[in-house]
Amino acid sequence: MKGFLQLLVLQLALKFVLAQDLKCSVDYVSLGDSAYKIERGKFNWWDAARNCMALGTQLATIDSEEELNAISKYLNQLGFGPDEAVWFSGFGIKSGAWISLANSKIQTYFKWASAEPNDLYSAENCLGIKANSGNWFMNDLSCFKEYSYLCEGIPKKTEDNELAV
Ligand SMILES: [Ca+2]
Ligand SMILES: [Ca+2]
Repeated sequence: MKGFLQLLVLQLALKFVLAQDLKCSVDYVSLGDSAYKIERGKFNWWDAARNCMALGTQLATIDSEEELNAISKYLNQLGFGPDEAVWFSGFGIKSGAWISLANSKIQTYFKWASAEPNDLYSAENCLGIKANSGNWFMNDLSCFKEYSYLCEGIPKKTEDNELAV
C-alpha cells in the first residue's frame, strides 16, 4: 500500500511538471539559442523593460543579423503590420553609442532603417524595430511612445522551468 501511495505522489508530481512544460512552451517561443516572449499592445519602453524583468527576463537584445532574421520571421508570422514597432533593449547614450539594458554592454550589431538613427526632436533614445515590406529595421524612437515588446531569456534546464537571462 505504501508503495502504491508513493507511486501516486510521483505520478501527480510528474503531471505537474508536464503541465508546467506545456505552459512554458505556449508562452515562449524558442529561436536559435534564446527563448522569446512577445507582448503585443501599447507599452512605453520603460514599462516594457519593467514587465520583462518581472518575468525574470530582459527586453531582447539583437546580437547578430541571424538573430534579427529569426525574430523578423517570427513577427511576420504573427502578422505585425508596417505601422507597428517592437521595443528592444538598446538605450542611446550621449556619445552616440547604444547600451543594451539586458547585459549593460555596448551594442555592436545594427541594421538601421534608411536615415536612422535620426534622434528626432533630440528625443529618441530607445531602440525599436519597424517593418518595411516584411523586412525589419532598427529605429531610434521616443521612449514614451507605446509599442509591443519582446522579452528574451534562456530557459534553464531545471525542474521548475524558470528562465535565466
Ligand atoms: Ca539576443
Ligand atoms: Ca528615429
